[in-house]
Amino acid sequence: MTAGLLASLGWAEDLAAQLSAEEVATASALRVTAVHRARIEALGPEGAVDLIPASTLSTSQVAVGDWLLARDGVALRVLDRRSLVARKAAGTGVARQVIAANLDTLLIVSSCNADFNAARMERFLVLAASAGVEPVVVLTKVDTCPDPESFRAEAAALKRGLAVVLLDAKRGDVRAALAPWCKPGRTVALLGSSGVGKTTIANALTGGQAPVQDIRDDDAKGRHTTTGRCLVAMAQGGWLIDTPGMREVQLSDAFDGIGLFFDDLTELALQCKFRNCTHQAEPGCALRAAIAAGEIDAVRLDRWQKLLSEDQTNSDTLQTALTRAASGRRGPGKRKPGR
Ligand SMILES: Nc1nc2c(ncn2[C@@H]2O[C@H](COP(=O)(O)OP(=O)(O)O)[C@@H](O)[C@H]2O)c(=O)[nH]1
Ligand SMILES: [Mg+2]
Repeated sequence: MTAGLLASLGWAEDLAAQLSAEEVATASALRVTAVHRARIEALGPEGAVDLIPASTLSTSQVAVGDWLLARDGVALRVLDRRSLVARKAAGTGVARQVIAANLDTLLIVSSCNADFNAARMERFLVLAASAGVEPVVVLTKVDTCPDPESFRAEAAALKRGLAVVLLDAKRGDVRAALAPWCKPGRTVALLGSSGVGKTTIANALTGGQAPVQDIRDDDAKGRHTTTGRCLVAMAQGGWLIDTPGMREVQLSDAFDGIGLFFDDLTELALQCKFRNCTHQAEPGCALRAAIAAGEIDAVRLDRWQKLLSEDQTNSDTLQTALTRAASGRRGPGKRKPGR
């Protein structure tokens, strides 16, 4: 095994520790670059390989960015992930769909104009928290904006310590601006609405290797490439996960991520007089008291509650479907704590 090549793909101790002695001797570790219905493309020290999943492994359980073990062209198992972006699958609502694995950084892109929306940005930040990925806010089109610093301030106010980068994605030095996150061994993905400059940034980072046009996320036409997601090498080292599924992702099973992102509100809510306080007009509401004292923003409280309720609805739909699918085999699904 060429340690240097594996390391450049992001291989590290925590992954190596998951292999048994037998696996070390007989199998190879590979990074998934694309997932098809019955076939997986991966990259290892010997270059690109095509794999068939073992009978115990379904390609629906494999995400771009995953590390897996393979032997003789057969993908045996997926190694535990450091991070995972997943969403409620479109259509049936029965399954959670894995989108991207082992990301280090989510580059959340908006532009310094009307696209910028604090609530949407917050949703992406919660998604990053749920996935276990470090978020970086990238604000493009500074060249068209009279006061880009006001956008920086608004983004930075969303979370203490949040990294915010201002950028002219078209003419600026994109690689230098994003160098702290886009480097050997690191994996990043771009997230943001259409037209904000994701493809422009991807092209700058990869030297034009990223697919430029948006690819349909379903396989209605029966094509072999089912997802359009792929892992692309960045010019300065490191990897970009390019996926149309990342343009917008509905929150589902994001209760923990919401709690992490809004940790101050979550903690305050524990001090409310009533455990089921809705923070509207109840006596002894710690959040209302904090708003009255000017310690927290009422608008933020509102957005927090909206995200919680959206997540609850999506997670309940998913859980109901799973429970129905498993009825007879299992008891009722687990309820989330809180609201
Ligand atoms: N002036 C300016 N135009 C930009 C910037 N970033 C992207 N664009 C333009 O905005 C349009 C949409 O960019 P694109 O990368 O396709 O956005 P995507 O939909 O997020 O992938 C294109 O015409 C880009 O050339 C920027 O920082 N400044
Ligand atoms: Mg694009």
